[in-house]
Amino acid sequence: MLTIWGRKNSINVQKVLWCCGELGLKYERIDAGMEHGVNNTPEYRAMNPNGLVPTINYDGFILWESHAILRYLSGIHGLGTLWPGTPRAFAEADRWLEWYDTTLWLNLRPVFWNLVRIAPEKRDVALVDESIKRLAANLVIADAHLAKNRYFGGSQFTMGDIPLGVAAFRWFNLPIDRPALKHLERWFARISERPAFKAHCAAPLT
Ligand SMILES: N[C@@H](CCC(=O)N[C@@H](CS)C(=O)NCC(=O)O)C(=O)O
Repeated sequence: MLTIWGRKNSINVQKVLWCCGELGLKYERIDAGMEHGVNNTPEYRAMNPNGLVPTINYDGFILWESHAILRYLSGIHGLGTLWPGTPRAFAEADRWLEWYDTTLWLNLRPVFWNLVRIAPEKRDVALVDESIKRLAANLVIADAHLAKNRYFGGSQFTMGDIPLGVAAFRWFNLPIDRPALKHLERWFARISERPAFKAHCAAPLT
C-alpha cells in the first residue's frame, strides 16, 4: 500500500504523482501543506522532521525528499523505463535530478514565489529580475542538451524528465520574458502529451 502526503499544487508532490502515473501505481493521497496543515503535527513530523511535503509510506517504509522518492519508486517498478537499466544510463538521467536541486530550482524558486505566492507590493523585484536571467541561462544548457537528445536521459523518457518537466511547466506559464529555446519547447510539447503529466502537472499555477 502506498500513501502520499502532500497538496496537489506542490511542485515536489507533482513529481511523485506524475511518477506514480507513469508507473501505473495505485495510491492514497492525503492533503498536507499550506492551507491543509497536517505537515506540522507531531504525527507528521515523526515521519518527516522537515515538516515538508511530499512524504510517502510504501508498505511501511517512510520516505521523504521528492527525488529520493522518484528513484525509489522507479527502482522498484520502472527498471528499464523510468530507471534506466545500466549504471551509465542511470547516471545520464540522475544527473538532471541533481542539477534541478543544485542549480535550476535556486533560480526558479524566487521567480515562482514572488510572482505567484507573494502579494505584488511585497515582491522583491530586483531578485526576480536577476533570477529570471539566471534561469534563462540555466535553460540554455538544458536546450543544448536536448538539441542532441530526445529526452534528458537520452533517447527515452526517464525519471530525469520529471523534475525538469514540472519546472518547465512553471517557466512556460509564468508571466515573464523568455528566450526562444526550440529544443526545450519541442521536448516540452512531447512530455505535455503524456497522460500522467496532463493529470497531475498541468493545472494553473497557484
Ligand atoms: N527537497 C524537498 C523540498 C520539499 C518542499 O520544499 N516542499 C514544499 C512544497 S513544494 C513544502 O512542503 N512547503 C510547505 C507547505 O507546503 O506547507 C523535496 O524535494 O521533497
